[in-house]
Amino acid sequence: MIWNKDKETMSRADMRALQGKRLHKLVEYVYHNVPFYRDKMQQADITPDDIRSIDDITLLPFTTKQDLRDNYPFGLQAAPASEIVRIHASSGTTGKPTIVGYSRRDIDVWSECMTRCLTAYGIGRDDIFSVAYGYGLFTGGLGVHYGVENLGASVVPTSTGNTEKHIRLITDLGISGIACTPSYALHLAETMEKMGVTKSDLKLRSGAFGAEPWTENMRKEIESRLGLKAYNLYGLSEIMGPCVSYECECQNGSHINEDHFFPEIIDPNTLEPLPYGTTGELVFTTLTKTGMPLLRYRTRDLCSITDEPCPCGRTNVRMSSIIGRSDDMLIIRGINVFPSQVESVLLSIPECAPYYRIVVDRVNNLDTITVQVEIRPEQFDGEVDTLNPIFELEKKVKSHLKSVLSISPIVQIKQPGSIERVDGKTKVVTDLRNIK
Ligand code: DLL
Repeated sequence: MIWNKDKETMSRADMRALQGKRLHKLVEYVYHNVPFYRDKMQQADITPDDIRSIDDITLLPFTTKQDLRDNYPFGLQAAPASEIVRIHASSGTTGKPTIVGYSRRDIDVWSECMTRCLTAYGIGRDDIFSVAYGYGLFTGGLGVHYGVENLGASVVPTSTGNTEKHIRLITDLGISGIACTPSYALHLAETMEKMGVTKSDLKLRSGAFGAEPWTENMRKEIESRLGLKAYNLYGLSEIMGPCVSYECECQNGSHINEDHFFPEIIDPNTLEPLPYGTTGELVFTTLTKTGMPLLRYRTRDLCSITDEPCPCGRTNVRMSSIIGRSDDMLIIRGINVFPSQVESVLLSIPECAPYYRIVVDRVNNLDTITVQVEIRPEQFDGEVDTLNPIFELEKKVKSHLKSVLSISPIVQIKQPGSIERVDGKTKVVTDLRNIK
C-alpha cells in the first residue's frame, strides 16, 4: 500500500518542478523572516529571485549545528512565537541543546510523512502499534505517535523502560507493530526469551527501527527473534524527527519524503555536491517547514542516494543506510552524545584532571558508555579503590554526566598518570560495538 500516491509516485520531472517551486517560496520566506539567512544571502550576493529551479539550490549557504548553537535558542526560527505549537530539543556539541520549534502545519506535515512510512511498513487501521521510542524532548516518541494516530491504527504509547511490562502488553493486546531502536528490539527479544515467551505467542509482524545505525545482521537477528519484518526509519530533529525517510517492502534503501525534505550529497571536505551513487555527507533543505526551516543543513551522516526505479512503485529517491558520521557524534541507546559534552562536564569538576577516555560497548544488546577520568594528584593519597572520596567523586561525576547526556554512564576514577598520554592526536573514544 502507498499512502500518498500523488506524492510518492510522481514523475521525476514533476517532483523536481514541485521542489523548485517550493524552494523559491521557502527562500523568500526565510529571507524576510530570518536575519541569519538574509545576512548570509546578502554576503553571497544572492536574492530570492536568483532561486528559480531546484538546481539553483547550490547557490544557497549551508547551515550547521554550530549555526543553531550560535543562534540559540530561537534565532533561526522563522515563525512568530504565536505560531509555534511544539518545541523539541536534541544534544548539541556542548552543554547547549539544539532547539527546534514546530508550527501546527509542521506537525501536520510530520504526521503525514510518518503515515507514509507506516503504510510502507504494512501497518493499517486494524493494527495495534506500540511506540517504544522515548516520549519527551526526543522526537522519536511523539513523532511516531502522531503518525500512527493519523493513519487510524491504535497507538500504545509504551515509551522506553519497563521491558517486562511491555512484553506482557505485546502478548495480551496482540500488538502487531512496534517502533523502537534496533538495539532495544534485541533487548526485548532477549527479555522475552528469559520470560519464557516465544515468538509464536506474539502477533508482531512489522517494526520501525531507527534513531541509531544498524546492520543487515542486526536486521536478520531482530526478524528471526521477534518474528516480524524489520524496516528502517530515519530522521533527525533539526529537519523534522522520524519520517524523513523509510524503507518499503523491497528493503533496499530508504525512500526520502523529498517533496518536503530535499536531499543532497556533498563532499564533507570540499563541500562540493556529489552525484547520485557516490557516498558523502547528507544535506537536507526543508522545503515546506514554517517553524524553523533550514537551508542546506549538514546532517554529518554519511550515505549515498539513488534515483533508480524501485519495484515498489514509489519514485522518490532512496538513501543507503548510514555508514558513519563526518563528525565524532556517538549514538548510545538512540541518544546522541558528543565527546566534547563529556569533556566539558569533566573539566567543570575541580577534582578531575583533564585526562579521560570514553569506552562504548554493547552488553546484552544494550549500549554502555564508560567514562574513565584521572583524579588530580593533589586530591589523591594513594589508594583508588577503597577511599571514600573516590567513591564520592565517582558519584558526583556520574550525576553531572547524567544530567547533561540524559544517559547514565559507568564512571571509573583512575590514578594520576594512569591514562596513556599520546603525542599528537589523542584517541579519546574507543567504540567496541561492532555495528559497521
Ligand atoms: O534520532 C529521530 C528519530 C527517532 C529517527 C526515531 C528515527 C526513529 P536525533 O536525536 O536528532 O533524531 O538524531 C538524529 O540519529 O543524524 C543519525 O545520525 C541518527 N539516525 C537516526 N535514524 C537513523 C537510522 C532522531 N535509521 C541522528 N539509521 C541522525 C542510522 C540514524 N542512523
